[in-house]
Amino acid sequence: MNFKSDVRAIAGRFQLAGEFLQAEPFGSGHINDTWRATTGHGIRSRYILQRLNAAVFQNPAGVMENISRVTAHLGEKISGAPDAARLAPALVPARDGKSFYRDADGNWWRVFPFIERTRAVDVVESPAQAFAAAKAFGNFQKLLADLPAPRLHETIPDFHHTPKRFAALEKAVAADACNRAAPAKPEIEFALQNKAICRVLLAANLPGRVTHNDTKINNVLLDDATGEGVCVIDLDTVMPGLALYDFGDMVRSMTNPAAENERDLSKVEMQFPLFEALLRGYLSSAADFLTPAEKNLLPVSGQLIAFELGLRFLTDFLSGDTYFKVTHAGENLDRCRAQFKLFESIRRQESAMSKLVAAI
Ligand code: ADP
Ligand code: GN1
Ligand code: MG
Repeated sequence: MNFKSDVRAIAGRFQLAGEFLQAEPFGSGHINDTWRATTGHGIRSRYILQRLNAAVFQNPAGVMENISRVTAHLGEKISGAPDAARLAPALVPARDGKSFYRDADGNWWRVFPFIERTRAVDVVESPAQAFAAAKAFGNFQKLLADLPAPRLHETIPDFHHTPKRFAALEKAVAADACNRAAPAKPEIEFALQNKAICRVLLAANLPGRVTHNDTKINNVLLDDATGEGVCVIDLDTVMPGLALYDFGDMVRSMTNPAAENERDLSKVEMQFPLFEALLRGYLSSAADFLTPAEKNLLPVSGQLIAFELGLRFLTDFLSGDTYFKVTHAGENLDRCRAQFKLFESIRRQESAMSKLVAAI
């Protein structure tokens, strides 16, 4: 879809400072359509303008209500801190005061301030960066621990319910709607052989928490000058979950120096120094609220989420790439292969990871 000509008109529906100047597609998220917009003459302001992916989020009103509540809560907790507006950015309201604007075609749009002097990286660059990102996500969980009732909406039901992700794969294999099961035969077999991991967290009866659920490294903004985590973004999946979904997703996203769609699998490995930095960063925020059962399962959580994401990429490949954005037809299969390779790499290092967790 091409919204280029509409972006100016959409921007005009929000309470932006100054006249619209320009907007360009921005970032490398796999789900929403994102632009960076600039307004004003002399003093310029920049914004993130997003079209919510309503095929993925079937209750957009629920998503926006969650984000409004979460950002308000974070804003209260951080109020008074120097730089509070960068640390806990609030939605920019539409002209009618709502948190979103719906266009004539029913699309849902929202605007955030563009957080200046930060960057999001797609691939981890150093242990210090893994520490900073994990500290920010741990702090995010900590700040949301006392979010007042009611429970947040489950914006994607069973998002991290790995057995259901497995069942979805089996269904896609049986349907083979795009005749792609043949090229994916080794990956389908790999998934079947490793099914047992699916229940590892569900079986442990862990405490429910408010979690982010999409803690990949480009969902945290890092300060240009200090490298510190400034704020967590991409709040569409903030909902009830397990702390270890977030930690596991960080392990799979922040300990592997290769791109998510890397085809040279020799580059895809969990690097232990990155894991150690990530663990220390996360615990610097989360150590005081994690239970012993959660701590014991930190090492296995990365395996689980790498496997689960591999299942999701494979399912999407077999179903014709309807969920994750792709640039070419085989990309989801490449992504699946990389996650399965990473899963094996994390599994091989499990005992060393457990020793480290026990020692900290
Ligand atoms: P998606 O759900 O598609 O991943 P995100 O909300 O993560 O969408 O946004 C995509 C990218 O846009 C992010 O990875 C980041 O690079 C950038 N981004 C999003 N919000 C902001 C913001 N408030 N300030 C600066 N950059 C942002
Ligand atoms: C998606 O939205 P984005 O690009 O930050 C996905 C995550 C995956 C990730 C893999 C809502 O994250 O679950 O882990 O891609 N988000 C959703 O890169 O499905
Ligand atoms: Mg994102």
